[in-house]
Amino acid sequence: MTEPVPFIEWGAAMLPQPGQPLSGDDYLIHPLPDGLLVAVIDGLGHGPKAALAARLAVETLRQHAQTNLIELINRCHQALTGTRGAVISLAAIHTGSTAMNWLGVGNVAGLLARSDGTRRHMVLRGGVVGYRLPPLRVFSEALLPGDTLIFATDGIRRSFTQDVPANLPPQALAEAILANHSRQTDDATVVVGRYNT
Ligand SMILES: [Mn+2]
Repeated sequence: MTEPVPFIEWGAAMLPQPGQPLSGDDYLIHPLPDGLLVAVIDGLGHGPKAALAARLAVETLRQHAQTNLIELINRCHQALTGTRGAVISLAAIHTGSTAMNWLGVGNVAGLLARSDGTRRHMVLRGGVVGYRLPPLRVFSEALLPGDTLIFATDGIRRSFTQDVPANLPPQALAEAILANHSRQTDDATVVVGRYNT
């Protein structure tokens, strides 16, 4: 008998602000040797300049995905200097150690909805990557099978945290949150990961 291998199932849903051709939000789901790096980015403002900042952040994160979260934010800060800047939330989920590290600069909300019914909200520090960084501190959370991680940009009303049905698969949950809680006055992005065994 072999042990079941833990894995993370994920889903994502995005909508540009109505009338905008492209979103100033972006996200990255990137494999790590023992898990997954999840990033959600909101480029400041809207339209092409916001999109450029967000995509630069995604590219930087992809290139350096295996380094630690503080280093990732510092790399993005360098890469985005001179752009609009962006707010970024990151999580590195390690299935081997059943732990997650997370770190957010700005206001991309992070919620860990645990399978035992408890919830953890990511600590967010004000700042703009590419312009002004706050002191950076990584927080760690233990993971249990069935725990759900949700990142949402500020185009999603914070009421989404009260509406997280545990029975929906991650893609359906991301789409439901976007459909039910999007403000329609900003780009909106939701990324959902579920830790499974
Ligand atoms: Mn926004």
